[in-house]
Amino acid sequence: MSAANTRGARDGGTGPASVGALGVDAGRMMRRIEALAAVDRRDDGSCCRLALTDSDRAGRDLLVSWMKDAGLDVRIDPIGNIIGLRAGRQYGAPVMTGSHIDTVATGGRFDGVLGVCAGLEVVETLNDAGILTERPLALVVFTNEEGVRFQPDMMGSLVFAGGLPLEEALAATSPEGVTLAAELHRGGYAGAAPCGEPRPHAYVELHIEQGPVLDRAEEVLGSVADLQGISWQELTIRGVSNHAGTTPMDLRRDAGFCAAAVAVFVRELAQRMGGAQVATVGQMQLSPNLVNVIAREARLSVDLRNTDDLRLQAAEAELTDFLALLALREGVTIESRPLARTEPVVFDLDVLTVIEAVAADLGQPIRRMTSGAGHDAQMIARIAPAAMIFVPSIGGVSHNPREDTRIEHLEIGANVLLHTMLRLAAEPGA
Ligand code: HGY
Ligand code: MN
Ligand code: MN
Repeated sequence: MSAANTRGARDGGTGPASVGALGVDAGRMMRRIEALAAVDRRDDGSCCRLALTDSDRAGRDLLVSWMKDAGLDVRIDPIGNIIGLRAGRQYGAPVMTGSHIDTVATGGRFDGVLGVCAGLEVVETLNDAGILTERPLALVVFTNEEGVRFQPDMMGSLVFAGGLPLEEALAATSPEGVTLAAELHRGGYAGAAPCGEPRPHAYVELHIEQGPVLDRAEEVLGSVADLQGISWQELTIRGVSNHAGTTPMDLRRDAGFCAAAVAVFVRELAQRMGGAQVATVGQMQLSPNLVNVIAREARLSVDLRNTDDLRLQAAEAELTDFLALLALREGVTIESRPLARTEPVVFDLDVLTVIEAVAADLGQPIRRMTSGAGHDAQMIARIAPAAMIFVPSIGGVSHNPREDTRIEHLEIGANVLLHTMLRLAAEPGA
């Protein structure tokens, strides 16, 4: 237990004196982050807990045991969201925090996990200090934030917010042909708790920035004011496979060439549009995928993002026009399947103001910024005032085993989360 907590524990009060001195136990939080990272860790150091795989379930089981040990009333909803409740003096809407623990296949230790472990550390710190908040608190672990195995991404929080019908989400099918519903049942996380409850009084999520802004500026804290729109689609390009040596160039219907042309086009499109526009082709599979055979088929993903939805729509329209011309010119067919589409989100100014006031009280400068990544907070913002706290990613690296953040920055971020939640939990109202 860190020194700050013993001060709180002595008087057990919730007055400013004892609360102000309250601080998290960063060592305890870090041990939990490392324990989750160790679950089925890959040889290259990657965390690979794709949604609802056995690895994800092992991480979930570990987390649920910690949440119960911390005295949380843990319930699972039908999309597998894990909701831990801590009673308050009142029965009003809780102050909620959380994030995700599913990862991409080449994940780091902190993406999502920091927000969950920091939320748990807030609970432990209040327990140690004997502090009972006016409002209840809720810690939520959302299912399938990454959207790697099942689309769309931020699925659990989108269902929680009523933005995606539960049945549609349960029917999502992985590349290996299993449904999300089957995986929830297989892993024992097809819960019965009411979907979308409890509706929070406010939601705050601590997350690593996953970009270079704070690290380059040598700053420690960000208050996230908005988050860009995301457009994911899968393209299937069908041409004709033929001999790579004998087929004249003007007779080729080369799906591999077309896939590469799309990757070049979206890069040039983003550069030409400038501003917040970003684009990438992250997945590309060719078949028959042989050195001396012209590719018959190409499947690829396109990820377009922008903070301005009209600009994002313009980028989508330009890509559609390019694909039509490419298909005509190259004699191939191109089908597009939408995978995810979220609009840009502006977070709640009141919650942002509390975050920034807490940072000021802790003597920490804080930069108001935009998130380039999608987060569960953007979905919860549909049903409650929501905002985020960022801490730096060293070198701006994420979705990569080299993802790293200094422990003193993690501690500052968790303390801002702690005191932000305490202030929000003291707010009157229903
Ligand atoms: O893709 C994203 O921005 C998030 O990591 N799911
Ligand atoms: Mn994340
Ligand atoms: Mn991520």
